[in-house]
Amino acid sequence: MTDMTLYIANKNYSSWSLRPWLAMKQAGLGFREVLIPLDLPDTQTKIKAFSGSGKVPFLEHGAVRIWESLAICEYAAEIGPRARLWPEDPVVRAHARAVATEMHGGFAELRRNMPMDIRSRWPERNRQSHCAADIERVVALWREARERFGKAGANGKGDFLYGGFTIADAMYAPVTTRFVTYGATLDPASMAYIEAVNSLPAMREWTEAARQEPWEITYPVFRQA
Ligand SMILES: N[C@@H](CCC(=O)N[C@@H](CS)C(=O)NCC(=O)O)C(=O)O
Repeated sequence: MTDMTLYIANKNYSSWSLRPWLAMKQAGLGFREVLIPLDLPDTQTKIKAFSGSGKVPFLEHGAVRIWESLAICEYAAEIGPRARLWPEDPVVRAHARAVATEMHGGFAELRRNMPMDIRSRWPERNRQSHCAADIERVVALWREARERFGKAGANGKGDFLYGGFTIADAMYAPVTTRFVTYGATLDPASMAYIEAVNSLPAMREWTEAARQEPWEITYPVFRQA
């Protein structure tokens, strides 16, 4: 029995929850999950009972308490070092950290215009043109990582940004699902990367659970439509 509990929100909608959940799964860490549905009258009361920030994801591991998705991913990398969630080479690792951090702190337009709705297909809600600069930057980062490090297998063999799966891939996993949901048209290399991420057994498990969820949320960006 594990003494790790990851608090998350709706698998269909909570992109921040998906990131550490996926990293922890990829690292082979056993954990219990507790899901707090978003957008309900008691959501904040429930989350604030354990998380001072009023947000999930949130990890409890014995006496350890960690909030913020990227900090939880970092912890997973430290307690599961064999998974190589960060590349060993400091140069490659620094690049992967920059790529992951840019996602954590940025791409607001992409997140606002193409919110995660992993089980749905909304080509008619495609707002690619409203966040074109963000998408261009995401695709450029993917291309650079793949060309410089991924293809050479800097973090082992694989079709991910640095070859084998890293936290950088976990950070962009929700973005890959958004491109699928809204039927974005991207270059072939980006499409291949999206396919690689979404073919992971853990991604399939998360998506299947999202399909079973009863909650429906309409994002502000679509409310007037
Ligand atoms: N910077 C935080 C963002 C976390 C966040 O915004 N979580 C959302 C769910 S995706 C949340 O908990 N919202 C609480 C609410 O809407 O009541 C992280 O990286 O973990």
